[in-house]
Amino acid sequence: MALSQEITLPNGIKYEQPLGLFINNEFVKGVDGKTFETVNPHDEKVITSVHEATEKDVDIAVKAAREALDGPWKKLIPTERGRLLTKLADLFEEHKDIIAGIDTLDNGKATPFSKGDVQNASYCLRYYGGWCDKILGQTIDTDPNSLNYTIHEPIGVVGQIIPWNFPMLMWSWKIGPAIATGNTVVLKTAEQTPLSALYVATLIKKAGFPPGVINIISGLGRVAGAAMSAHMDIDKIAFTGSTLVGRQILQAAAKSNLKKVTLELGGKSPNIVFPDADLENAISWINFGIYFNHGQCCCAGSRVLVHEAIYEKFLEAFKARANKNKVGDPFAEGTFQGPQVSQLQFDRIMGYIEDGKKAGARVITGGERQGTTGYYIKPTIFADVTGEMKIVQEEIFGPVCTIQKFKDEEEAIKLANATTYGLAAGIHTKDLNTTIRVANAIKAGTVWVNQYNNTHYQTPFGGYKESGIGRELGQYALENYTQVKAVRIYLGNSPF
Ligand code: TXE
Repeated sequence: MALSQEITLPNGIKYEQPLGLFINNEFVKGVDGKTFETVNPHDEKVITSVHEATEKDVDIAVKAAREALDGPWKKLIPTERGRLLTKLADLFEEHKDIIAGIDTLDNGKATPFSKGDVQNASYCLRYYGGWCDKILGQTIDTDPNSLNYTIHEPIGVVGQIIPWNFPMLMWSWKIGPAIATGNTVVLKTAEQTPLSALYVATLIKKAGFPPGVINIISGLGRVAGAAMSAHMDIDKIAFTGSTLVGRQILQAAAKSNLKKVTLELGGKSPNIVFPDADLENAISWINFGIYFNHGQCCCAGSRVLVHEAIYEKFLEAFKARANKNKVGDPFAEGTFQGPQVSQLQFDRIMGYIEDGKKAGARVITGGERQGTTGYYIKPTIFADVTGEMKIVQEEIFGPVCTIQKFKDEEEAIKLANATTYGLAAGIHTKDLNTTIRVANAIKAGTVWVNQYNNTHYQTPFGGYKESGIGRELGQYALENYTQVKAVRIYLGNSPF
């Protein structure tokens, strides 16, 4: 199979799509000659096939990353690393329409949101470009005879495994801090959405990164992903995906070289509406909180908790708002919600919807697929749910939310925390004291107030409880990509 192919996007943009594995700044075929298909979720047709990395290719990519780490990358001064990241950010912006078009084709997200992802990915790279020459250690005064200082060194060769829900955003959240702190990278994309990262690989070379610093491979989780997690020469794995796979990665790390692991996993996040909230505003954010990206957000506000005094009024207004979301062709003007990413995800979500109905939850709107082709599901609201229902307990990762009633602040907090997850939460109220009390009491890595699903590359993101380990974004992410060396110098004569 060829290493590239001309593709014409439904919006008329024509471009050359790379299909190989990007190792040492070149596109190559996999050693075993394997390929896999990627499907357009809008029409269920195969877009193309890409070369697949197996264990041997992971070895080759890791070797390239190791040689780059010990060679040219180490010699580059931090400010030059910053220049490369900034240049890459510029190239993202220059190529925004193509990159966004690829994600709309491969992932199914509507054009404005694909463009938003690319813009935010660019900002994220630019932001971390600024950090490169500001990685500081400390001097520590222990006694008059000592000089102690710390150096924050790169961890080394970093393996990064990303999901399909935000192919470009997850790419930038991983690459930005890893490169800023001087690591080299082998990044595996999700098998559902390999195309945009391969296109972006051409920009890595164009930006001027030395060969081997950023290697991008397409591959299956159970093959290439598993090989990375168990690899003896990968020093760290940064993973975003399911809790199930997160556990497997931790186990593989424990069984191999005890590589450092950071995990950004699932969620079942509460979005709480107090009776004094500006209802129209709250509903707009709650709608965005669950239906943005077709519900395929780890931090989706999938459990809406509403005060009993406004419950029925809320249901009516939220139903009207959800029904206004335009669901359809992601390339069409005005589309808000495109198809789910794959047949597998579609089936999983429909399974949860059936389960909710059988368990006795009331369907307020949706509850069925839209059309007969493409993985489209109508925005769905379930009311009259109870805490033990599967649709309340488990991450659905689709356009489905549940509504629960609460009588007072204490009960809202109890319900909000009644999950094994702890990624995010939302609070809608005008009362400052309620905001602070509830934000303090909620066990989640992000609490949004009078907004939802509004991540920012400058603020940390990550999970409490089973939602993960470590933080991405902001200054906090830098800690996850560096190790601290303490140097202690003795200034006097030996007392022994
Ligand atoms: O995830 P997987 P899937 C959740 C969400 C979704 C469910 C399943 O609930 O419904 O997970 O989605 C790679 N070793 N999230 O099946 O399998 C895989 O190739 C190493 C939440 O897509 O976890 C891909 O690159 N890697 C989430 C990545 O892991 C492995 C985003 C994610 O795939 C592997 C996605 C293995 N054994 C799903 N198996 C979030 N936190 O945003 C798979 N992978």
